[in-house]
Amino acid sequence: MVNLKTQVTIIGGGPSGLLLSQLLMNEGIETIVLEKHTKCHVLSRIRAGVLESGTVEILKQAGVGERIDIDGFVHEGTYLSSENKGFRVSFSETVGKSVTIFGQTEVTKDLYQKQEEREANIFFQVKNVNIVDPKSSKTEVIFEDKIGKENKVVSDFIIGCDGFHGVTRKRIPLSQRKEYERVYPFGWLGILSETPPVSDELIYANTSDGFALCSMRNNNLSRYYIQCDANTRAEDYSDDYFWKELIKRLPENSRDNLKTGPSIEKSIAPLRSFVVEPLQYGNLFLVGDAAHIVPPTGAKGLNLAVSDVHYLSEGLVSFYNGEGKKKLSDYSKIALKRIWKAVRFSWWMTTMMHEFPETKEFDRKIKLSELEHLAHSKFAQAHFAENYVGVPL
Ligand code: RFL
Ligand code: PHB
Repeated sequence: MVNLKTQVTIIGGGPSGLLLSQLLMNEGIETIVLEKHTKCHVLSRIRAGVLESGTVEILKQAGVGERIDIDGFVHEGTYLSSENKGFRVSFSETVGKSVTIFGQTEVTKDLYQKQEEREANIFFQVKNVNIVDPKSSKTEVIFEDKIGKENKVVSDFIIGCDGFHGVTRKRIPLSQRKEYERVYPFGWLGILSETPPVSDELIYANTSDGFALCSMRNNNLSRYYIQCDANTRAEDYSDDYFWKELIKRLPENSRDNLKTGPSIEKSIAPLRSFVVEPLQYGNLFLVGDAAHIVPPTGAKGLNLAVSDVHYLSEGLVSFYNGEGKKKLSDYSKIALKRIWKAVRFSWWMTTMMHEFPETKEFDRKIKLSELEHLAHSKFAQAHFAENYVGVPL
């Protein structure tokens, strides 16, 4: 057994875990990060693309803002489309804010680079991570490293940044946690293609055939999604089928701009809303997807993970500055307030923009009326924009 000691043990080396480690190390707090996969695997996952301005600020504070400034695209609005008729919601005119298009993969790459520059303690390909007693004042985590050797880390705190399928949430006894969940009866089939984006801003579209989203990574890399049956596999769909379905769902005035090409990545994401409460059990804290999942329609998952990290890092810094545990014990309550706002917005947008299998004609009429309202009411647009750009931290 190899014995290790640190101040904060972070389980999961995705964006939450790396950002937390970086923010803490910037304040002179020691961390160890345990990641199940290789760095290459973590960086191969194509996920989020939209950063709220608050997220960009926190990333800059962590020292990873340079490339966002150079390569990110600032969007001051987005298009929505109902039955092939598009309309624009301006974020700058309604709420005076914007979002930045910059891929999660790139954020994670920059975080890894900064962590490596600081010689962070990151263990990849760890197995059998076991939290001994989260209530103990010196917590222990036992794990197998990549060569199969058993290690024990003793630390003050354990932070669960290990995503929805991780182990940390389940370490909170069932009697001490409550889970809230909604699973949606559809998924998103997403592709990445080396083609210019169809539009200068994102397009969220609803038709009776289902939802479609046109997003981008750069001037020659597009990210598109269509609503699909959740019980299917990406291999079930040809590129040809994808482009035909996408074009059917686009606003009429965008169709001629669509440049199709071979997909370089294709995957299916299930859609779910999930929250566990509370986010603390003894000296174990949950952050990001380990604690909550939102359907990607509102582009909130990564942004919420970053706001959780921000609140928790403040609590940990306050503790190590000798101010006690007050801020830390407020973490769950404060973070959950913002989490539920994003859960509500993501649920609302998902419900409005997708076709549900059992939809009655009445429900379709309500959806169309809601989109019509959004197309013409400045107040409705301000409500949408306020949430989309991110409520204040
Ligand atoms: P992650 O990214 O899942 O990272 C968790 C890490 O923990 C590791 N792990 C373990 N490590 C050690 N021991 C164990 N037992 C472990 N179990 C797991 C995993 O290998 C992994 O490296 O969680 P994190 O860091 O909390 O980050 C959350 C975000 O990844 C997620 O919320 C977003 O990607 C969600 N999301 C979006 N969010 C946005 O803000 N804007 C978007 O535009 C957006 N689009 C999306 C999305 C998610 C999508 N999918 C695939 C669900 C689009 C899609 C399609
Ligand atoms: C993406 O670019 O992958 C993306 C953008 C907006 C969303 C979800 C995903 O709402």
